[in-house]
Amino acid sequence: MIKKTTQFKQLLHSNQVEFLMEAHSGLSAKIVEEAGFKAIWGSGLSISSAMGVRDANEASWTQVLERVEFMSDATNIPLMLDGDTGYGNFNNVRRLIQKLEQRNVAAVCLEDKLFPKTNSFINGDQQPLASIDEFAGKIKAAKDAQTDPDFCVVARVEAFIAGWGLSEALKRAEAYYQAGADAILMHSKVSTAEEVLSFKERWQDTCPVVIVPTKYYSTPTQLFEEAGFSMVIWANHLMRSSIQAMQNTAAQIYAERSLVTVEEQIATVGEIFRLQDIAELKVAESKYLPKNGIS
Ligand code: SPV
Ligand code: MG
Repeated sequence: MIKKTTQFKQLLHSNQVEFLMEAHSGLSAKIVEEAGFKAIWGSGLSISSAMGVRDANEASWTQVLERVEFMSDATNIPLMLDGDTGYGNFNNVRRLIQKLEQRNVAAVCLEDKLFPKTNSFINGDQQPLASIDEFAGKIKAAKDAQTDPDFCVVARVEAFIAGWGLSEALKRAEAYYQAGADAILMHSKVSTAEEVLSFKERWQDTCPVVIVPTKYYSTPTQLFEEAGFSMVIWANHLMRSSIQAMQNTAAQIYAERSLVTVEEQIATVGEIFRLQDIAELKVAESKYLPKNGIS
């Protein structure tokens, strides 16, 4: 099997647009893989909401790491962790890279904001950015820390989010690329793709560009293909759909004080067992457990 890091790097450099779907647990990661996606986005927003905390580094980095380990173990496709700002300075980033490699995570995305981060869709214009030099140093430290040459570091530019415009976005992307970033994630919170398209037009193919069209969701995917983006991240859609499903089920059972009507609408217990690969355990039991159950 091709290493996950190599798989991810190949996707980044493929000549077509590739799609990453968000996951936030071992189970959701497995569902992403079964749906046919070739890579997973370990979303900070979704992981933190699954933990019941805010996307503001309220979960510690080791808590995130533990979650990511389950996601990585449950799947055979590469995972890119949303590593926020790297949870500290360049030194924290170096340790993060070491731990991600140990857990078979293929890539990390680091954003040029300040710790503790704030989700890009909250009070965007007031979000302070890291200095270009400080963030470039983080990217360089990350690249120097990796031991697998195919591990990818994606530099996320928040210039548009913070209201700084195209020239700042270009300046930052160039600095991070020069520092060794394997790709640039250009984020935007406007409802059209105009910002990311304007960046791509100037950036050309300097290095791969990744986008997150959460807010400009109505843009036809064909436009992303024609513009030559490398990756599109569907960033939070399994979390959002599961919230809706859980709210509906909880409300229905509460109101009806019975399981009768929900039973047909939800996954079976057997489906849980299948997703957990109970079949493999059965085979292992017959191989390793004493036949009469007593040794
Ligand atoms: C995430 O999924 O946590 C992201 C994307 O970073 S966004 O929420 O759009 O900032
Ligand atoms: Mg995030």
